[in-house]
Amino acid sequence: MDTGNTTFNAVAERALKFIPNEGTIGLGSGRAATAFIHALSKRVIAGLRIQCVPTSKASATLAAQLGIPLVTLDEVNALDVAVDGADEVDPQGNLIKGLGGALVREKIVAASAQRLIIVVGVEKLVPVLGARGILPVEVVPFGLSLCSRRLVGLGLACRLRLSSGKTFVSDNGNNILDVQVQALDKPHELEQTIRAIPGVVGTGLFLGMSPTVLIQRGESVEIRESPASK
Ligand code: A5P
Repeated sequence: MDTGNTTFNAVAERALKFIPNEGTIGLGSGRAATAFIHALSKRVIAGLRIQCVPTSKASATLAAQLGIPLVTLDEVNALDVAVDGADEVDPQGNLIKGLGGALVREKIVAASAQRLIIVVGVEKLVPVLGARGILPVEVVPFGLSLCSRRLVGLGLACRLRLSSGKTFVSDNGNNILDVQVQALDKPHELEQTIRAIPGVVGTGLFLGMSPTVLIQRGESVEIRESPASK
């Protein structure tokens, strides 16, 4: 069983303060989200009455092993809070996500939540989205070659994501093209342009979601409210 990642303990514990005693919670994916799932499970054992929607099979498996009650999004429609990690966070709280490959479910869960809590280490803060060089794009396998060609036609080099030498397959049965980017001056336009390519399911750009961002620096946690946080 995954024993959690102590690197994110402080931020995972701090995220618990945003969890109501009763309610519906979205569970993110990745290392920081995994640390939160471990922290949350201790509260569930202590009597927290929550139902959770996981953003990946990995998070679902871990949460179930730890005794966290799971439901589908269809069963609850809306979520009170979602807690997830991120790969890049800009000063306005816009995000790039998806290096773990769960971007599409993560975006659906984030959009379903009244409040989005993002838990990250300080290394994820960037002045401008794209600074770390990769924008994941989920693509249906049938459209892979068209999507790659269209992206290259837009001047965006991309690489098919592999896992252990084989083509990576998301929980939705799709593939990921990792688009090589530099600092994005017009992320909204880029989102629209990429999503207009037939076969693209979603991008890792999470724009205008106004998350509350919990940033871990060593053992201390900074809380940053995005403009117009929900
Ligand atoms: C999963 O698809 C991702 O969006 C993760 O939330 C993101 O990559 C952050 O992961 P870590 O917390 O492992 O850095």
